[in-house]
This record gives sequence, C-alpha cells and structure tokens, in this order.
Amino acid sequence: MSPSRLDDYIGDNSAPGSASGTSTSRFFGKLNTSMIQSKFLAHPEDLGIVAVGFSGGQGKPGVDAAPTALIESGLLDQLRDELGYNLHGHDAVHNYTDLVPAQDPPHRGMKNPRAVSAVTRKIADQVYAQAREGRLVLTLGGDHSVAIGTIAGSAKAIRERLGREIAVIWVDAHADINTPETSGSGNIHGMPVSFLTGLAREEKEEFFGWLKDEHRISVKKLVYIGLRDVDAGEKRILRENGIKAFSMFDIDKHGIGRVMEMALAHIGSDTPIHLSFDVDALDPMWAPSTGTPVRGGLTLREGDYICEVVHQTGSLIAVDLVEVNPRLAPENDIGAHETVRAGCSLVRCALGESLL
Ligand SMILES: [Mn+2]
Repeated sequence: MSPSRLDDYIGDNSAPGSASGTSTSRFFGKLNTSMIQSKFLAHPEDLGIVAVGFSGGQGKPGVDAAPTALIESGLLDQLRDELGYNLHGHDAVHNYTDLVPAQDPPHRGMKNPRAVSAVTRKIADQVYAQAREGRLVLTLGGDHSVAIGTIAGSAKAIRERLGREIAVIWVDAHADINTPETSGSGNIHGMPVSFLTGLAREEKEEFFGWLKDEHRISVKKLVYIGLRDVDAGEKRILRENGIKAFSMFDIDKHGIGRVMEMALAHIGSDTPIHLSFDVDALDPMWAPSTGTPVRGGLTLREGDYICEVVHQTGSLIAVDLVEVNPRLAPENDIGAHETVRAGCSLVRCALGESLL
C-alpha cells in the first residue's frame, strides 16, 4: 500500500524551481504529459498540494476521508513520477479539528457556520501561500464548502502577483449558489458561490466576514458545466445575474466539445482559470460514492475531456477535486474504489495527462 502522509512525497519546501532542469523533463521528456506552456504560473512544474479532510459543509461523514483515499490509491505518485511535478505543501492531511468549536449553533440558517468559516479561512491562507509562489495549486477535498477557501486564496494571490481577476469553471450537478436565505438545507456546501461572488455577505468575522473584495470573483467570470439539480431560488439567482451555465441539456444538445469552446470563449484567453470539480458532476454510474448523487450526469470521458481542455488553455492556476466520499459505499462495494479512481483520472487530466 502506498503511504498516505504527504511528507513521503514532499521532499522540500525550498524556493520554487530550485530543482533545475525539471521543467525541461516535464515539457519534453515525459510521454504522459502534453506540451502546454503555462501563461500565468511562474513555476508550472511546481505543484502545491492542499489536502483537506473536512466535511462540515454538509451532513454526511466520510468526505473528510477522501484525501487519504486518493493519496493511498497512488495519485501523488502519479503526479510526481508520471507527470513530473515537484510537489510542495504541508506534511499531512489537515482535519482542522482545532478550528471546530464545541458549540456552533446555526446563523441565518447555516449549519456549522463558525467551523466552516474558520476552516475555509485557513484553507484560503494555505492556497494563497502556494499560489503567491507562482505554483499550480491542487486541493483535495473535502466537501464543496472548501472552495470558499481555495478560490479566495487563488483570487487574492493572482490579484497580487499579476493584477488580474481569475475566472472559475465550476463543474457540478448543483449550482452551489444558494444564499443562507434561499437554502433549504442550511448546508454551506450549497452556498460557496454566493459568498465568493458577494451575492451573500456577512459583516462578522466568524461568519465569513473575513472574505474581502480581494478574495471575491465576478459573476461575469463564472461558468458552470454539468448542472442538473438546481433549486428554484438558485435558478432565479443565475438568471438575474446573467451567469453563464451549461446544463446537461446543453451538453446533450451541443456535445461536450462545443460546450467547452463556448465556456472558454466566455472566459477569454487572457484570464487565469481556477477549476473547481465536484465529482457529483459525473453520473453515479462513474462516481456513486458522493453525498448528493444525481442521475443523468457526465460520463467519465466527458469529465476527463473538460479537464484536458482546461489544461490545454495554459491558463489553469488551481484545481479542486471535492465531494468524493469513500465511506458512503458498503464495505467491499466497488463504488468507493471506482469513485476514487474517477477522481484520480480527473486530476491527472487537469494536470496534463494526455491520451497520446
Ligand atoms: Mn458542489
């Protein structure tokens, strides 16, 4: 079995690019890797890993076990040995238990609001620390509430480094854009986009008041792919704000190739891209072990294709893989294994694995 601690993979945290010659082998010596030049990363061969064992944005335990399951299945070995990345980051999967208060009553209907706010604030710092070095950042969630932190950290770092706004491609069965007031469940993993765009706001630090303009993204640079279970309140938010969204209807109508062309045309070729991939975008046939599966989703190949095309833009600056829940399948059921395997495939494609 592969080791699960990140420090077995991460040799040093010295200055990025210190392993001279690595970029040459990455771009010209690795047959598994496409030869794409990065537009916005100073050190595209350096990969910052943030492993987030956190499940407080929703109610089902087990999604916190995903980073360890992904690592034990060999994902980091593949990124280092087959794709040629230098891995950076912290030396263990973070569970953030020290940030979870004993008492955390609802606020504006949100469940675990203090815990999710504190944990995502910490994640924002971790992602920012990697991104400001000019590295690509990979976050292994965790439920989708963690994207409040990952995108906040990315947006802040790219503003500082390049003076640019980032775009977000949100691949998901759900829009995750409820405000606390439109949410039926109170689960914050259904709200991250509303906080990131400023559609939902809070003054108090302990309830996401730490999110400032430097962390936020524009609704104009947000694109959804794969939607098929959108709440009535969310549909209204998408329409009123003119947010670009490609549902499964659009993928059926145009094909994933044309949808990606339209999605990238909307973003433009001069904008850094943060890809936030919820594994529940895939059909449960491919990814059954997730908290809120919805039938009628993407095939694994369509999911891989989205990742491959985003990599090919050269604009990718960060990737999240979230909502893998290896505990939801019964013991010895292959569902958890298949879901982890699908997640690894998506990440490898986003990070440059090519079929030929
Ligand atoms: Mn989601």
